[in-house]
Amino acid sequence: MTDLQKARSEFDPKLPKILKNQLTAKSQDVLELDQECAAELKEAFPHTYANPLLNFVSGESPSRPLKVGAVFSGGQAAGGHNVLSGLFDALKKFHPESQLYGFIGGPRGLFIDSYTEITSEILDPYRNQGGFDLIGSGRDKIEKPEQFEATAQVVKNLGLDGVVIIGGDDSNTNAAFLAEYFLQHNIDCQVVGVPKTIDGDLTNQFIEMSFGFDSACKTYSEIIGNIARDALSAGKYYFFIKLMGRSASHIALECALQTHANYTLIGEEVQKEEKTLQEIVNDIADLICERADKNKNYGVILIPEGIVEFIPEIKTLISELNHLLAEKSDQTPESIKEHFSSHSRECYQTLPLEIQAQLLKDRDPHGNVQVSKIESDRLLLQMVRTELKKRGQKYQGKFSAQPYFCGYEGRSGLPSNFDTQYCYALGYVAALLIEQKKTGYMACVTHLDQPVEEWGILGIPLVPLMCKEMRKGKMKIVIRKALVDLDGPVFAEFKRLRQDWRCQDAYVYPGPIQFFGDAILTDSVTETLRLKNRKASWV
Ligand code: FBP
Repeated sequence: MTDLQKARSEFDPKLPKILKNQLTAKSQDVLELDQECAAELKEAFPHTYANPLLNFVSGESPSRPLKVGAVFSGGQAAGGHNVLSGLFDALKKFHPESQLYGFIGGPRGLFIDSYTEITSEILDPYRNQGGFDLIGSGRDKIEKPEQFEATAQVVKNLGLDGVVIIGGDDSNTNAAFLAEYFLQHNIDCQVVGVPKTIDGDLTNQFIEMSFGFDSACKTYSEIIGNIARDALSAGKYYFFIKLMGRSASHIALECALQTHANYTLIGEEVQKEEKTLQEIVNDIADLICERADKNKNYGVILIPEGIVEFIPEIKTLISELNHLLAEKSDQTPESIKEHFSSHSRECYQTLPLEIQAQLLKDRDPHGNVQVSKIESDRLLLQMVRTELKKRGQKYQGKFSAQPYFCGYEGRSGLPSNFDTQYCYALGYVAALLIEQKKTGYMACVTHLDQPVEEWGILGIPLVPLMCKEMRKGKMKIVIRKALVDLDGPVFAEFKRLRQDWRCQDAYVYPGPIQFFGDAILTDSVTETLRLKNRKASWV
């Protein structure tokens, strides 16, 4: 371990005041189901659709030892190991003989019976560290009847009181189905989800932010700030920076607010304004011409990795492709393109060959296009270069550009103090829900822009978070993905400021995540959280 890692492992996460008490869950309102699929939700979740919202009040001390299994599902997000630490410490506090098991390699570990007991000797070196490597993660779903049966058998054999699924929207959807399955089959095991994903798209009126978003945005913003300073110093490159984050543009929006890059694309806005790929290219070329007129042949452009899914003609192409891949699963992706409509064929043919190949690549097990593999930074860079050449005399500048991908490095670094403490509290709440025999819930920590001591906690029923969305070419019941709210306070702030950032070089340089020292440096929250909560009713 490096000295920094050692110092981090000794860090003692603060706990919200409320979690220092003995607590009992208290039912609140039953939340409304999505109007468009309420009947289907009731049919699919007869035992859990009416689960009420839960808050917690002082109660009796728990007296029995609990056995709980935890699983990481999907992509890494900084802070995951602290969900395990919070769970472990809470379970041991409830009863010293409680046990925590970790399923290996993601949800697959549950149905293939692969697990390890997490003892304090095993866990301690992972406290406050990045990654998911203590037990690993995976993108498998528990979906086939035999996988549900196998999972049930594993749970019975181990005598588990609860399973905690630490995952994003699709993984928490899986948690809801597992909870329902256990109830239908009289298996006394609670299933609880924890909101994880750097993408920031697992939020709603209760979940203020998913864990990992804070650390990822701070990591990317440090890099973008450094790149901006290099651009400004050398004055010779445009940097086209693609940012991880799947469909939603939350990460790009947050990094724009943290660094004041010259131009940031927001997928949701592109969709609303129905901008074609060529219109986007024209916008960027206009910016470059404007800056060239001021003798500035450098700059920073941020591109959310999911941008292609919002450009109308590519969106139609992807949706056609998804349908065809689902319907004609016996055909190769190469032969599938023969079935394109004329409109999609035309769009496909205008794309560079590498992008064509990237679009045909396999979907992930949840049916999502693997947008991190689509080089939209290179696509835009090439098209902008062509557009500038076309402009001839109207463009007097010198265009030299570099693509850059801010991706995997944002998911597994040392978690920020925010994610360290948020995850620890989430683990505690998950343990509490299981101890209170609540199933089909997501652990929730609230008031996240306040000091940790003031954070609140809730249990959020999973079914009311669901709606119908397209997956693998079919409409499926899933937890709603939260896209950037174009009427919300975060986008409004970006819109207010972005004009100034185009030509002024108003870059800011956030520097690395700070772990020790002044609270102003160590305890900062993202602009997204700060602006959203400033508008929230409790402030
Ligand atoms: P989750 O939704 O599972 O948290 O995934 C986050 C993410 O990092 C996305 O931002 C990215 O598009 C994707 O995972 C990359 O997936 P993979 O790790 O399979 O390449």
